[in-house]
Amino acid sequence: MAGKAPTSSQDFRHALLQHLTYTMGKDPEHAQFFDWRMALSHAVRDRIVDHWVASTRKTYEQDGKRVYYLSMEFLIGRLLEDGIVNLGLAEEAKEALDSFGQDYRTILMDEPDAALGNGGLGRLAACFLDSLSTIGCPAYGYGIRYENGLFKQSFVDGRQVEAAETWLQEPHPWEFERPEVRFTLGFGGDVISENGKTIWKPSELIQAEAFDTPIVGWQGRWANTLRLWAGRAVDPFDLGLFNSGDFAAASEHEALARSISRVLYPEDSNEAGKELRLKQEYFFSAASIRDILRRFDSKHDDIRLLPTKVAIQSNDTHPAIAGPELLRILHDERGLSFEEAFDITHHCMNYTNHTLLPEALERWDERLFGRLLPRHLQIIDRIDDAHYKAHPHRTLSARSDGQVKMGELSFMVSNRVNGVSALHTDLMKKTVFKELNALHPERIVNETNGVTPRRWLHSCNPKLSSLITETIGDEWVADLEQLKKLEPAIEEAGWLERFTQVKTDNKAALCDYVSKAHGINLNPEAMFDIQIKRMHEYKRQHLNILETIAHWLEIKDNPSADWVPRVKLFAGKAAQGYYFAKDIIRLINDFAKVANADVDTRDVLQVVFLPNYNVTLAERLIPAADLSEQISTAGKEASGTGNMKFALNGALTIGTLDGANVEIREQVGADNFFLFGMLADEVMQRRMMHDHAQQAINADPRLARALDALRSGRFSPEDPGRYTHIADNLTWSDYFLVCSDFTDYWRAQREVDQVYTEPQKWAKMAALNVARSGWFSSDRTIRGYMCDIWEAKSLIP
Ligand code: B1N
Repeated sequence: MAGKAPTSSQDFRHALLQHLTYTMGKDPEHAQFFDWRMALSHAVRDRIVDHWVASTRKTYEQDGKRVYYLSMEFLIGRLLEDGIVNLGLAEEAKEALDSFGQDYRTILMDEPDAALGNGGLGRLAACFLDSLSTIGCPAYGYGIRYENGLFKQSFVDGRQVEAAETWLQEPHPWEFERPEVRFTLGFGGDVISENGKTIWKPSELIQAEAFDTPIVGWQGRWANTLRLWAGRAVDPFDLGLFNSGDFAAASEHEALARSISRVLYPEDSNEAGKELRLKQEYFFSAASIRDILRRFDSKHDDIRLLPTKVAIQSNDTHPAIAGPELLRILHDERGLSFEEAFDITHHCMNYTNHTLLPEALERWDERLFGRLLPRHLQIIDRIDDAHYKAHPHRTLSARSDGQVKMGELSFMVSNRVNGVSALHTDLMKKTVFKELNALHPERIVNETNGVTPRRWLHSCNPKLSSLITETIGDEWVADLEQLKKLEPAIEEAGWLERFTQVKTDNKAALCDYVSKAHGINLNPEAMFDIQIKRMHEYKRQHLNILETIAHWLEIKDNPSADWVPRVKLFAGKAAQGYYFAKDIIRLINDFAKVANADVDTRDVLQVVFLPNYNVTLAERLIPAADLSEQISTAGKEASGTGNMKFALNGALTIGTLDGANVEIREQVGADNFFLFGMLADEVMQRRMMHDHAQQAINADPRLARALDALRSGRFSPEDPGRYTHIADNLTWSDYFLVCSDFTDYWRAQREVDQVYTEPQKWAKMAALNVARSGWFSSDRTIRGYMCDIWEAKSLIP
């Protein structure tokens, strides 16, 4: 390929110096840390751009089908290391920096996370971008360029405190502003009829401006584009108002327009029923549809070919309005019949469902919806009517009880609808989409989630990666199923010792980080037991802490017994308004304070809640984990992806048969997985029992004692009643069945302790988890989407 690649370390040194001087305007003598990072980023970016331009050119030349992944969230994290690793520039970059007396690792870690997402849904979108580029599928990610990503979390007296996240405050080297790519979008107004045509006359206009980030795949063979939209005023500045002295009003339009891309809604698996959120959804969906049509129109004049050139994936229902918007343009603006417009739309659109939690299924009040998007509401009614005519079952409607139901709407509009794990897909068919599935049995397909092995093994766990590469070669990075070849090696003399040494080293590195960042000294000899994810009752961090409290009470009964030492680590954010989840955080912090200060127990039990969980912290924690906690109430976690990252990095899972845990257990083998808890259908039955919690408490004195400890105020002596409501909730309601699963969870934890006392056995189980996790590569997932949903092809020869 022409341009800047390949690169020697001499070239690279030169490039670094050039950027330091001419991009940053600094003399190396006076350059700060930040300047070096920016210079390095620009040197890497130049090399990415060569691949990017070549890929984009090829995409236009071949004019095959393009994939458009629409997502409210892209949790991409740091990009510098990704770029370096994917281009194979790590050695060159390191040597070049060394020669200037700069530390490579420290500079990489200095980059702020791009936190444009809440959790699994946003991180999945980021893994998909990496896989699409690695595979060479021509694709665009479309989303919102939030000025403030997910809030920063800190603790004050154990309580979560939120602060604004400001990743764009310093220059962001990865994006290219495209002032020429702007679309004007409307809200509100009226729908009128003129010469038999329906015309929407919005009352409020706003512009969407594009910002592009190149996403380079493994070994730079392909690079796609992530295009994020920012809100801009059509008429940014009113000179008349300014001259009359009203300076604030003069810029009001601009401020209002910008507010649309200002913040990421900090909700995960919880509906955010806010007007601004609906505006955000329409804003980026409509801008993306216009961009897709503009690109199509530049090469074709027969719009009926659209489905052969365009596959659109709606990441959950947040971009669902893209369907009615495309239909509206085809029908109202381009004059196709409604039926033909629907047919084309239907053959372009697909929808991924990520949750069955009723509170997370988007529904909009029809008055709000009709006020902002009056024409779309009419179109949705026509879609609904057409569906009703074909299948007269009113219960299926996308409109009922004064609400617009985005899940049903997405189903009706989409060609394919997919779940994110086998169990979740099965439950979609049996519950939320039961009737619709009966009418369209071919529509729902399963695409079990995956994670990118580049970030989640190769980069985050260099020691394990080296051991793997020494053992089986390096093809596993782009073909993760090759990890299977490790299995015979596990039996060879000395291999398991090396494998164990890697884990020991990773744990030491984590201890070092936690000590430097938080002044806490963890016991590196202990088992590292980790639960990291958003805080939610269905994820049951409270089951974990309750079992920990029960265990601690037993240790206190008999401190000199032979306890298996554990470090319990937690991290995760709670939505600002989710008070119960915030109280669970506080309880864990309050208990940690008591337990970690207790001379009887602190050598065998430490509890730490690390603040501000993000992608970078996950990259530090996962390689150091011995035990992965995946303990959601069965039927509630659609898939999970953290579960896959842990197994891939050699942690054993303690988990329920929920989401992708089911498939993890199938892959790694039941003997290498600590299973506990009720199954999804048992959960449904158990919930019918009015006194399920009390029965469980009466049957298990350990559980009763832990709940009593909460009520006694032992962990919050300054405010003894602080946790009574948690104990009461678990005793009298316990929707997520913490009490009913407690006893079996306890049993599984003791089994974990037992196996941990046999290091050989543990190491072998952990190594088998690594060897058998290849199926969880997001490359496999994306190939599934390409084949079953998009009918798209790789352009890498
Ligand atoms: O999507 C992930 C899954 O692995 C997780 O199991 C699932 O919980 C997660 C509203 C969501 N489902 N729904 C959301 C996110 C933001 C929001 O505003 C809902 N996130 C998931 C990837 O499939």
